[in-house]
Amino acid sequence: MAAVSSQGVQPMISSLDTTHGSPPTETARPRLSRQAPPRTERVVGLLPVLNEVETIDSVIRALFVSGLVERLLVIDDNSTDGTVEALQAARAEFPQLDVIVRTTERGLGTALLYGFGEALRRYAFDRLVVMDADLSHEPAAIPQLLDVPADLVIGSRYYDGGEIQNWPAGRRVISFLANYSARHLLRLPVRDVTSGFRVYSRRLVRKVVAEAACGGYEFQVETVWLAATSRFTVVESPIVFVERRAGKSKLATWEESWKFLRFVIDKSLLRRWSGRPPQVPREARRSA
Ligand SMILES: Nc1nc2c(ncn2[C@@H]2O[C@H](COP(=O)(O)OP(=O)(O)O)[C@@H](O)[C@H]2O)c(=O)[nH]1
Ligand SMILES: [Mg+2]
Repeated sequence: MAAVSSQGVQPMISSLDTTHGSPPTETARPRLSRQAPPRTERVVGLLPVLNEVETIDSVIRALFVSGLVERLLVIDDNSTDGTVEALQAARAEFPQLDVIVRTTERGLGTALLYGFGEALRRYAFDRLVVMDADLSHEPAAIPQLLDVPADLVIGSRYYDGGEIQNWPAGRRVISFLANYSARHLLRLPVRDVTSGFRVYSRRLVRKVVAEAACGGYEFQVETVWLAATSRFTVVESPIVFVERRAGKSKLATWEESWKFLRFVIDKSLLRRWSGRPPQVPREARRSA
């Protein structure tokens, strides 16, 4: 991919300057956590963003004001709703914020993969917190996820104590089917394989950058697959997921669901037909 550039000809990927931008609209406010206790680990955040103008400022503010992450990298896929301008305004206020606007590529998987590579290159982090930018993931839950010493901590809606608020029946069914197929066809030891609220260790981020290939929503199951089949520690920790109150879901589409299912079917056939099917642990531990 092209190097990040802020000047000259229209780059494939552009970083933002900090000189202008209109103030973001604020329609939603997260609960701010108490000031996070000092950590010895270096924690960096990664936000994939596409058209989240109503919430992006609140999420960034919650992460920095409560000291939840040292640095934050936003990967925006050329949002057209004012998110880019909101990010410019946030950059002027928070120097620990880095923003990359990709102009020629789109997709949750490619955005996350690109963000993983950039995070490795830019920051000396120990743990990488990844979350959605629509306030479905409560920033105040981050310390609880970081308390779990694992290569992959999944903020889980389906583990005991986890919850989903305000989801229509259709979304519950799709999510159930996705997770059921991943758990049973791939024998992944995880109940919430589609959750985007996660903490990755640096060594797992390296592994994902070296081996992941999926460009869309199915990236979420691919990363769990890579971790579990390579014997990285995977742990679920319960979270409360609140359906977005603003903006639109980009992932609740037939196309993304189909790509997800195709990944699961491909890998499950591989498990059956290959001489040495990847072994996965029977059950991921749950955090205390
Ligand atoms: N960079 C980037 N971010 C995306 C893309 N699709 C979704 N996102 C972001 O990924 C997160 C989850 O997406 P969302 O539409 O809320 O999915 P849902 O929660 O499953 O309905 C949000 O922060 C989105 O803005 C994409 O193609 N590129
Ligand atoms: Mg969402």
